[in-house]
Amino acid sequence: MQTQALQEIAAAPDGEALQAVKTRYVGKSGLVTKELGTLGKLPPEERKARGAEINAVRAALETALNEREAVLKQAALDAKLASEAIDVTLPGLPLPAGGLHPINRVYDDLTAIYERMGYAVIEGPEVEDEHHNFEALNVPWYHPARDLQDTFWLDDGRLLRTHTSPMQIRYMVAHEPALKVVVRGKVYRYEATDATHEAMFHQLEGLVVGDGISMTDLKGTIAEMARGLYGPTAKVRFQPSYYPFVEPGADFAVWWDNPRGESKWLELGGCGMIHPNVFKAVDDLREAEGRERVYEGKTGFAFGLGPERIAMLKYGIPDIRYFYANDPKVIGQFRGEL
Ligand code: FA5
Repeated sequence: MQTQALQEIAAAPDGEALQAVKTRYVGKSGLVTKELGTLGKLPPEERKARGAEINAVRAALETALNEREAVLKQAALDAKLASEAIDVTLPGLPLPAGGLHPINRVYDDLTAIYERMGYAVIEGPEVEDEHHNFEALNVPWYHPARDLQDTFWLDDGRLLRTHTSPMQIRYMVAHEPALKVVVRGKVYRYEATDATHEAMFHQLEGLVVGDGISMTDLKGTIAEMARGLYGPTAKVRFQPSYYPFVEPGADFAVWWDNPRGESKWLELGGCGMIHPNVFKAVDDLREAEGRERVYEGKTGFAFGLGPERIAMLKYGIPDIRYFYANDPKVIGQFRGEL
């Protein structure tokens, strides 16, 4: 019986089967228990030996049962752990993430270039007054240049800035020369839109003021920006142009070595030497605020450019309106992944 029982114990596949074996042999009415119950019928001289024998069988079975139970429990635990195991080496599911808008990418490239050259980076109000947007920039109300930048007027007589140049005025009123600063932000023009013109777009404005600043410094600065954007062999081109707040004034272009096709001059923006009337308007504003007049006799340059042009060419975007149409197909191409 012992051999048979031990075999059954060893073969029990799980806790339930083991419990059944246990009941059958050592349970209340199990075979071993019953065997013990027969002791009383034996002659007294045989009883002790037989009792010891049965108890030994019982002890052996119980040991085997306990051992088997431990083995089965461990196996069950192992199986559970295996089934619940997380394989941390499996690649995760990608989460959709936001991304930087192409204009912000271009802005970040540009401001990094100017930060390396020691410029402060600022922003400014999009709602402006006429004085900062036009008059202080040497554009009186009767000046034809006002027509160059058609304006969104607000009911209270203020306006949406048509360029970032009013920040030249605000920065100079608040700071004394020497100074180097770039302004980033949105500007607005009341004009019909097409593939290269939007009613809302961005500008990067640069302003440098000090003693003896010359056109050479301006050209060197634009060339350094071009090298930062397009590498050490980048070329720049200056053509005379007119902006009331600079004299002389120029438009500048950067040679864009298109890796995907036709290379060309990229007309980026306008620039020039600060007009003395601008310095005078700044000093007037400073005086009105009780500050010292410090700009007379200073020299400086300014430039303003549209980052949309750079982004369109860099990322192959054929129409400026795609930037702000919130089309997921366009924006999705600039997504990151977490
Ligand atoms: C200006 O706005 C001057 N404030 C720039 C300046 C600053 C000149 C300092 C001298 C000294 P302009 O109107 O040309 O200039 O605009 C500058 C750039 O903004 C353009 O070269 C172009 O890149 C971009 N731009 C102008 N209008 C639009 C438009 N409707 N949509 C997209 N980009 C535009």
